[in-house]
Amino acid sequence: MNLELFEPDAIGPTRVELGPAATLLRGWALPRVDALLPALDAVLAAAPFRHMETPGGFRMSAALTNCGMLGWTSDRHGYRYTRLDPQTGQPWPAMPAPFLRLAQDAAEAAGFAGFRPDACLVNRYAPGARMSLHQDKNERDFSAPIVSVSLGIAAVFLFGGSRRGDSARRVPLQHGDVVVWGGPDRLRYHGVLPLKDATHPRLGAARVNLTFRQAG
Ligand code: MD3
Ligand code: FE
Repeated sequence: MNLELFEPDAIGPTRVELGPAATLLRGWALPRVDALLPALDAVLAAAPFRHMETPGGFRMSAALTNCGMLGWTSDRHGYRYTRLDPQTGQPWPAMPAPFLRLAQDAAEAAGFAGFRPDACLVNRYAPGARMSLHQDKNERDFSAPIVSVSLGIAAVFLFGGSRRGDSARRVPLQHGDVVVWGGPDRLRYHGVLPLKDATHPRLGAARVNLTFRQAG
């Protein structure tokens, strides 16, 4: 018998419970990357990445775009979901079928059957970009989970508690990893540490994160 087959690799197990209702599914999206990347390119052709401004007047270091009925936007007036891309005046591009299937299947695999996302926020991090600790609370209904898909170069995700000052767990996220957050974990503080310099064979010097939400 080849004992190496049973040796955990440097990364660790496939399924990790990060909280009572937060599950990391390592590599879960890998078999679907070939379908996701052309769909992503089609979204970007209609709604290119752009850097938004925070209500405090800072430029976000991650660039973003959206697909689906609703898109998350930020400007000097605040954060909100809109039906139209403020840059083009057009509706956000429709959610591609492979995006929707991935989000629904991953939610179900983590115990959230019936997830119907109407918004997909696409974040792009170049080396050095980060996202400071925050809560996601612009959605109408916190009972639906959030599904996050990491593509490209690795990042360290910060998973905090229900208060900003609570200590945060550091979770390395790699190409193909999927995380599903719901229930009591839905409003936990979270962020992304500044990305290290790296290059990914498929995405170059970038991390792209798809975040699916039921926003409306
Ligand atoms: C944990 N994006 O866009 S997605 C965001 O990697 C955002 O781009 C990060 O946080 C990124 O708002 C993380 C994962 C995520 C999304 C929502 C959460 C994690 C969450 C809500 C509660 C707890
Ligand atoms: Fe967030």
